[in-house]
Amino acid sequence: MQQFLLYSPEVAAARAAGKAIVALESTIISHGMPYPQNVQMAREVEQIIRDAGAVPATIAIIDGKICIGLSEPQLELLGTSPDAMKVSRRDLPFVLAQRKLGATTVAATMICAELAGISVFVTGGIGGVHRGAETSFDISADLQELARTSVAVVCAGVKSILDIGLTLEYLETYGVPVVSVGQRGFPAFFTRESGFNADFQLDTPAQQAAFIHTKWQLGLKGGVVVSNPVPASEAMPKAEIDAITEQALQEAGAQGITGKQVTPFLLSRIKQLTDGRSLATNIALVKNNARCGAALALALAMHAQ
Ligand code: PSU
Ligand code: MN
Repeated sequence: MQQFLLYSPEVAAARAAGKAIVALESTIISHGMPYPQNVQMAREVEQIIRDAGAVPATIAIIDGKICIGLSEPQLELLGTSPDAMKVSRRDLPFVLAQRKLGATTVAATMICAELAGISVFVTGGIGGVHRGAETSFDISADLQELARTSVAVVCAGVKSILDIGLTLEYLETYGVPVVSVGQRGFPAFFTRESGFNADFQLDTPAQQAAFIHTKWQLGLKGGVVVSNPVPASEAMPKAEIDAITEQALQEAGAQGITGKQVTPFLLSRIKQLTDGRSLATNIALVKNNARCGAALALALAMHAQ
């Protein structure tokens, strides 16, 4: 399978030097945010990781290759191409074999990161169990991937467009630990608290790395959710985001939005309904996660030595 991997010069050099590498997804660029903020966010997040002493590897599928680390023009391509496919586990062989342009979700980015030997991945929010999943069966493939693929995923929790309680139940069933950073509560993406607790509070990168290393040393395959709350100064007012989320969910139902379109529709509608303020919060929390993920990758690299 290594034949499918193509490393950027920066990531290839980092691998050769044994440096800490942090994976980044590309669906957040193509389907999660509008242009040009998406590309700017991607660049700035990469720079935060470099400034912290690690090396960023944004992942996407281009010309029949799994690209680990993207050039400036490749980031721009993903940020501007309306035909970039949202690629999850089931879509990977299609987009590779058909040589299409593919933006990787959390699930697909985890698969590619593991193939590339990268054990820390930073994103904004993971997918989860959608509200009404008891009739729609809409449960993100991200959760199954967390159950089987050994990559730590740093995120700001899950959005309240999802059923957060059921998402945590699902993760528990599949043995995926949910760690929180700096607080007991599991964060809800735009806000710091969801009303649910994470399983384990581990505040320092060294504690998080020791936990993750121990899990994998035990042979317990699968991911770890490292949930890092949005900084208080950047969080959205809970009442406002709750009301807007309800409205966006109702509109999605009324318009018959289903399948992989659901999450991008809700993200873009919430941005419109908040006059772009949700986008500013979204960007701030990804940057905050980049700092957390870079520190974690450096701490995990110490265990590898
Ligand atoms: N949640 C966000 N922003 C995102 C996504 C989720 O707050 O951009 C993206 C991620 O790529 C995630 C995907 O893996 O949506 C989940 O999509 P689905 O719910 O269709 O599995
Ligand atoms: Mn879905």
